[in-house]
Amino acid sequence: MRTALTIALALVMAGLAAVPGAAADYPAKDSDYHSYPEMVSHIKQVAAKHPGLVRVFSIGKSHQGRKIWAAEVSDKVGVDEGEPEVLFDGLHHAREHLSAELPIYILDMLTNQYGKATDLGKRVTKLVNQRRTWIVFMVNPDGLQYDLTGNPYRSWRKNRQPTPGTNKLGTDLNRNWGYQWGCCGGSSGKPSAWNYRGPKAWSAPEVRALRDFVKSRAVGGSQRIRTHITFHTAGELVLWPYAYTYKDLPADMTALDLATFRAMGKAMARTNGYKAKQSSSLYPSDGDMIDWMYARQRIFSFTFELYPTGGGTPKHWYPPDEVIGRENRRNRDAILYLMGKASCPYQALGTNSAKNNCGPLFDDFEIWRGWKANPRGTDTATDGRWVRGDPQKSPLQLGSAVSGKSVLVTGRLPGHDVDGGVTTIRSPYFTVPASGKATVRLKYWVGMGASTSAADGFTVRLVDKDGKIVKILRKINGGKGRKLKPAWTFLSSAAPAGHGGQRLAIELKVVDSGKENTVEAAVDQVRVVAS
Ligand code: 0X9
Ligand code: ZN
Ligand code: CA
Repeated sequence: MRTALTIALALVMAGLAAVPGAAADYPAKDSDYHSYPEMVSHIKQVAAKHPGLVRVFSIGKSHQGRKIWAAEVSDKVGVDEGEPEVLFDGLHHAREHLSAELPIYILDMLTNQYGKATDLGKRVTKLVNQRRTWIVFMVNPDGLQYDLTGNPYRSWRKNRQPTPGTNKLGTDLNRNWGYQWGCCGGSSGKPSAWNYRGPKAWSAPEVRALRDFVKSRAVGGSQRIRTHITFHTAGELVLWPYAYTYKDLPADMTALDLATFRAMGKAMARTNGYKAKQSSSLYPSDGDMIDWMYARQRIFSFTFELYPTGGGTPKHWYPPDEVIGRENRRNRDAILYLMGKASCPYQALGTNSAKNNCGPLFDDFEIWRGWKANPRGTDTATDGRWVRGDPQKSPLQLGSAVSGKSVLVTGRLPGHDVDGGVTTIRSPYFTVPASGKATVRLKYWVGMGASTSAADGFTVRLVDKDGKIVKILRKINGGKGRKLKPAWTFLSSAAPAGHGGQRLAIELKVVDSGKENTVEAAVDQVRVVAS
């Protein structure tokens, strides 16, 4: 009796264990597609074959505990050489099978072409040597494996995470990102909906894993990843932000960046025959990955909707495996273009833009890029210290920005001018080109009331790695009843000779020595360019 029971129990348990353990697979007719376990074994093989070029690792786990696999491709793999970085990801949506093949293709193409003497081989070799490429293969492995349990498939889109307080399951991973989450009717709050946004932003572990990986690439306030494609199907589209609004140029995008998105999008679409347009013009959505990537990280982030045109039915999600190779190769030049532009996306606008925007330092102050307040620990101001943000207008403060909506300003709100002493802030250190020829360009304004003293004022200076002042680029003093109405003013000043290859930084200083004086200043669009 006892033995029989034990045996029966063992059989039952073996049977139960076999269900979650058994890996669902593609049917024979689609066997060239990769299931999750096939993808894992493939990328591990590639890494084993190219140990100097490829490292595979997991960025975190899915809801059901599958590892979300990623690869780094670079010469000197695993070493941070400070190179520009690129990110590709696929399969936010389970049923979009081709979107999981593109990331695998990128890994294969880069490793197969590396070191070859053909034109393509040379192009790839140069990019692999000069970039650090990150590939996240399947953002939604649980969803895919579930989709494969259908006959043949289940048209499943979301992840497999239960929604607390309901008997529903699954969050749309491309509605769960935390920028403008649920803002605008571009997602559903209904747990059963195909585009359910989740109970809160970042509720899906898959989305958090990808977010945390991207954030981990911001080194010292500077995001190393500059360009990105997230692969979806279908529609044959190249889409740029934003998805949450129809506005081409909302306040959270700069005119320069919009022009760059358009130029890059159109250039890529010329190579693959897709249509390039703003994401929302397909239909608006909120909590979309590329909106967060651009708004919060200022990454030039694109959604590719792959083959075929149109969308929304099994025919669009499940093209036969015969098309995989052709549709992968169709996107090769767009991928290489995007990798090329990671050194400075503004190159996409031509040589003038590259000259003006692609130097050793660029800051439009739309996100925090690592300036250091009170770098010498000697600041004494009790109010109106330097902050980054959207300034509010007051009699001696402009409410405008040169780019986007934010600037670096002494006190963002009215009634908060500099008081009680000194406030300083220092840019990240940059390397002067070997030629020694570099020019600092920025826009600034200064506002001063009539009662300032000669000790009050605004200074822009270059400092070396020890904090020693290398050059005063501008100095504006108060005193003698001098009033200054704020107005955006252009400053362009060359670094003094003899600093080629050295690390320098820009320091801004504002002094208000007496409490009753009003002194305000702001800067925007700071650039150091080779001259
Ligand atoms: O709805 C999505 O997340 C994407 N389309 S899909 O058919 N692959 O699901 C579109 C992503 C871009 N966002 C918008 N067009 N709003
Ligand atoms: Zn999709
Ligand atoms: Ca700005």
